[in-house]
Amino acid sequence: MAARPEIPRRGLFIGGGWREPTLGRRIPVINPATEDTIGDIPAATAEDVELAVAAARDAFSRDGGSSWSRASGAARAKYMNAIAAKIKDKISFLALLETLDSGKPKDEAIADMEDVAACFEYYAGLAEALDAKQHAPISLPMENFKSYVLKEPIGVVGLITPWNYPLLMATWKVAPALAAGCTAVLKPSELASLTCLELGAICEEIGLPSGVLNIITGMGPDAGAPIASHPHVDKIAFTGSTETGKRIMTAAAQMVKPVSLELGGKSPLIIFDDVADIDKAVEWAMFGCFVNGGQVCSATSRLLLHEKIAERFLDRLVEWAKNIKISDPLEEGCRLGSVVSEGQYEKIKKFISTARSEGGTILYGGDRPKHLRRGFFIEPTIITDVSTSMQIWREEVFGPVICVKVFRTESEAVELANDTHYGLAGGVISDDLERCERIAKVINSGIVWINCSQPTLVQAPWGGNKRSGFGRELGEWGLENYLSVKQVTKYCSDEKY
Ligand code: TXE
Repeated sequence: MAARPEIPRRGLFIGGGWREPTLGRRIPVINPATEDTIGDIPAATAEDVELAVAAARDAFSRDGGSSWSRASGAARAKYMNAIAAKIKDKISFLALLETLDSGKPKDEAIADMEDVAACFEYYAGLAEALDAKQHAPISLPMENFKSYVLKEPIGVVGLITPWNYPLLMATWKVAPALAAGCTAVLKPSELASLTCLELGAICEEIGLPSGVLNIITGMGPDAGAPIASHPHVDKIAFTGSTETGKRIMTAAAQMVKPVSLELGGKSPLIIFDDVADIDKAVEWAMFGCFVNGGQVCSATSRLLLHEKIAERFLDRLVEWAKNIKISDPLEEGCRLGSVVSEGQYEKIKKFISTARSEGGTILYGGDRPKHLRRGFFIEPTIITDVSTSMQIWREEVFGPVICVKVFRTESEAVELANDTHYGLAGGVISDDLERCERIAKVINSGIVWINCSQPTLVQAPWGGNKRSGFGRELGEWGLENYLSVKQVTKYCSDEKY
């Protein structure tokens, strides 16, 4: 097993330096795999948010040519590439911290950190490319006017992020925001903030201009809500629960402040009977719902099986579930770690018992694994005999729990797939590619996977429909989230343009 690192004791990262929270409070950090307290993080309040927003405002528009918003994209890209390089240098340490804080398997944490570095590099590239996109002419039908477009950073942005991929979800927002020329106040989840605080240390080490990125840890209502309602925060980007998303949207509405929301999901994965390689399909179904302990907004947690293969498929699925290695996430070969917290553990257990009492059959799992006495572990859980009125069909569990329904026809499969208030992702597995493309068009979600589940590409747009939120992260769409478009029009009938 990997050695346990010292957990750095950090303050809040404001204006390029560290400070204790104004009220002096801290929140314990608990390793969910052992239930041990391993450190603490600052508990910020509105007073600290005030300081962070002031630092970000100053960095956005400070005089003397050193403002982040007026620097060229190429200049910003240099800092972002330096951040990516530092992340690569510290990859083992950061991954260990992420595992200790969140309970995710060590190998998954390493993959996350690789994605973090790649995301900073990708947006560094887009920052550079932004310089050449300025002054793009607009074609007009008249001679005496000329128009062009300036793409400008929106301003100071508030970035409120969750615990399931702590540093990666923060990076999906920080990297495009910085690339666009925005300055930011980041508020990670109180359940897993350690790696985000290390990002502050990295910014300090590479000499990121003070105030460009400020990191405030603390509870949602104390440290997150004041960011959402702050009059000098120009935009909010949020990933988290639908309930908190609604609160943030309500607060932002008072200031007519733009928001982008990436909320929960209850994504379907449809498997047809024409699949020749059933083991591969089972593998995708397992990965789609049990990666990161199922704590994935896009988890394909509703499995739709064609009646002709349902029995055979479920036999294999149970076989796979039995063979998953559940252990301390630092152990070699661990595939399922603990869930993030006691609260999340209790919530998942309650979902399972409600499913049972509503008539569902727990085909496999449903409990804490017998060989693990401590830590918030739950077996991979497969639930059948599910009806569309059951809670397990309708609500996001955010744990290693998959519910299964059988269908007979393609149109029934599509109807079941769309039978949800959410609309983040969906998948279809079939050897008939025409059918897959047909279904991709009619699934009401922001993302559709064909013959796979969960690949996440920094170049491709990410976000949902319906109650999964709006706005798109990643790719060029992610950058546009932080840019405002200005039309400049010049009257030039009497002069040469
Ligand atoms: O989420 P919250 P929680 C879902 C998942 C999970 C449930 C609850 O189903 O079981 O949400 O998780 C901050 N103003 N997802 O309670 O509350 C909070 O501090 C401003 C899906 O952790 O939404 C954290 O930084 N901010 C999701 C962030 O919001 C507030 C990932 C997310 O926390 C706030 C996580 C407030 N009033 C959970 N209250 C996904 N889409 O991936 C809280 N916060």
